[in-house]
Amino acid sequence: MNATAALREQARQILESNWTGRFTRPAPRLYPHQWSWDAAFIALGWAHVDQKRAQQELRHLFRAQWRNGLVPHIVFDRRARGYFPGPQVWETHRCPHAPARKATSGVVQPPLHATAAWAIYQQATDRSAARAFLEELFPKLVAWHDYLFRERDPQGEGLVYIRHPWESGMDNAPLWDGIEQRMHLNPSDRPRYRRVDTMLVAEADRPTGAEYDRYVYLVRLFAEAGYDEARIREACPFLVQDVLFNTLLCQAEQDLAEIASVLGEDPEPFRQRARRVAEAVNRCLWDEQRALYFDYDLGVSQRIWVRMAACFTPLFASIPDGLQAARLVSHLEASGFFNWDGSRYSVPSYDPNGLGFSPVQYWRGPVWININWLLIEGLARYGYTEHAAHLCRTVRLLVERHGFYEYYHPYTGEGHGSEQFSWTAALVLDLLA
Ligand code: 2M8
Repeated sequence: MNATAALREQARQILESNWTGRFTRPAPRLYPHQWSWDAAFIALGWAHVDQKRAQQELRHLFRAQWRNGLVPHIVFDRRARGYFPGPQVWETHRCPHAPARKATSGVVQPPLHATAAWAIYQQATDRSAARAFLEELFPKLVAWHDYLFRERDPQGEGLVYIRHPWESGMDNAPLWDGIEQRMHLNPSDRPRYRRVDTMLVAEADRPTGAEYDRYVYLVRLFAEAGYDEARIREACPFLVQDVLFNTLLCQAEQDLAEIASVLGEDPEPFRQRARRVAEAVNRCLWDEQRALYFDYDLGVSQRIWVRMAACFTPLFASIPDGLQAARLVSHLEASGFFNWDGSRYSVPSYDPNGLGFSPVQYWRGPVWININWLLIEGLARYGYTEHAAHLCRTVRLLVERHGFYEYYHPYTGEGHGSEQFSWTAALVLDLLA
């Protein structure tokens, strides 16, 4: 077996060992339930080695979809223990839309699912099974996107908002520092709870106690509002139009249009929505002077001037024009995000020169393979094949030298967070295919 085949086999084995028989855990102990955007990344990996499991991954997630279309960020596995916050904190039974027989969270994650479903179909060896799968998933994907546009873009601007840091997928990113500082919790507002994550991985790799207080405070606010989106909108101190979330929605709409075409449905409404999101991302989130996309804080009607690797991801959904893309790529090279010489592993999740950068603390600096994957795809789309190949080599070096970790120290390459991490394995399978 050559080195590439051996690496792919290792990756496949990680997915196999995290497979529960119904879905794939993101990690063996730290994340014992199913997560929404993990499921999409994981399905992209399974698609290369086991079409049935790829399909099953998304089917399992969408079986827990709420009646209003919301796809929860966690589907709890009743057999698994040891994760905080569990169903009793979420209390989703307070919402008439939540499924009665499934325990879920009540927030969402970036909508990569139509993209994963379309990739499964394109790679399928059993085309008729893949078509049946698309037929089954199509109305659910439509309901999911409809929910986002209806409930998260009430002004019809073309951009949807997130209402919890967990919805971004980048929980403790410096993006949220300003909002979290504004959320003064009185001692009586401070929730009482016990974390499990810091017992499983190094405490220094995880969000702080103050961050968790705010995460849990927001969850309680949602539960007490009965998950009524209009009430939440009124009361929630965290409402953000996020670059990465809207980018993935834009691409997902493009992929939903492809799925519609295969099924003989009209693709045009989805194409139109994709164009509307792309226009809004360029109109509201692009900064001409800094040549970068920035999040927008609806709470104070201001840009969030924080440079994350995610700010470059609109490349993934073909949102920038050629000139904007060229400026983004120069920015990537001129900043501390991308380097050719190998003195550092590209691309750290957060600006290495930014305030509060940490090479080990979760979404405040370490290299994440999913963000690299989005950038690789995006760079290749615009013809920056050398840049894309360089990032592919980096991903390969990281897993070969250090294993399949949740995230990596950008200077030493050392793995942090959980080992045997599913989306790292899945995306390596995709990149080495
Ligand atoms: C991390 O988030 C969860 C909460 O959703 C956690 O820390 O407990 C994030 O990295 C998120 O993006 C990811 O989906 C999840 C599972 O891998 O873990």
